[in-house]
Amino acid sequence: MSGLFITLEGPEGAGKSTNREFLAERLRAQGIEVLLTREPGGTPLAERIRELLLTPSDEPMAADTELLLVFAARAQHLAQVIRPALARGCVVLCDRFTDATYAYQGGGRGLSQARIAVLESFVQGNLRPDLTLVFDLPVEIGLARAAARGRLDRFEQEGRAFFEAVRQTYLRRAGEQPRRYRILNAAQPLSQVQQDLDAMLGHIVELCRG
Ligand code: Z5A
Repeated sequence: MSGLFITLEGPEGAGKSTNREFLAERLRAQGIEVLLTREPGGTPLAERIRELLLTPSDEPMAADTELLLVFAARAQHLAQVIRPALARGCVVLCDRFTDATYAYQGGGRGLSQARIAVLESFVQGNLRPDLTLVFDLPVEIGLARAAARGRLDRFEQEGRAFFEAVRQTYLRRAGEQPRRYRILNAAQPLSQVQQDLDAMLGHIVELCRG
C-alpha cells in the first residue's frame, strides 16, 4: 500500500495553514485517512531545528548552514513521519517541503539550484510530492498578513526583493511541471480560495483513491 503526498506551498501569509485544515476536513469527509504535518518540523527533533532556523540571532546564519539545517530536519521528518505514513496508505498533507528550499534558499538566498538538487536526492531518494498546491499572492499582501500577527521571525525580517525572488521561484517551478502543481490565487477572500479548492477536490480525491 502506498499513500499520497500532497504539499502546500507559497510565500508568507498565503493561507497554507488555514487551507491545510480545510482540505483535511474535506478529505476526511470522503473517508480518506489524512496526516497533517509541516516543515521545517513535524517531529520533536525537527521542531528543535525549526526553532534554530526561525529565531532571530545576533550571529548571522551562513546560507549553507541554513540549507543543511533545513535538510537535516527533513531527513528526520521523512524517517519518523512521512515515509511511515505513506507506507500505511495515508494521505500526507504537508505545509511546505522541498519546493520551499528551492524558493527560500535558492531564490531568496541565491544558492545554486543544482546544489539543492544534490541534497534533495541524498535525503529523499526518489520521493517527491504527488501534488503541490501553490498559494500565490503579491508580496506586499503576504507581508501585511504576517506583520498583523506581531513579532517577525528570522525569514520575515528579510526585504521585499527576497520575497519577490521566493514568489518567482515558486511560479517558475510550477510552470515547469504543470502536472504536479496547481496554483491558487491566495489574494482573494478566503471563501473564494476555498471555493477554488473545492473545485479541485474531485481531482485530489481521484489521486487519493489511485
Ligand atoms: N523555510 C525555508 O526557508 N526553507 C524550507 O525548506 C522550508 C521552510 C520548509 C517557516 O515556514 C519558514 O521556514 C518560512 C520559510 C522557511 N518562512 N517564513 N517566514 P512557515 O510555513 O511556518 O511560515 P509562514 O509561511 O510564515 O507561515 P504563515 O505566515 O503562517 O503563512 P500561511 O500558513 O501561509 O498562512 P496562514 O497562517 O494560514 O494565514 C496567515 C494569516 O492570513 C492568518 O491570519 C489568516 O487568517 C489570514 N488569511 C489566510 N488566508 C486569507 C485570505 N484569503 N484572505 C485574508 N486573510 C487570510
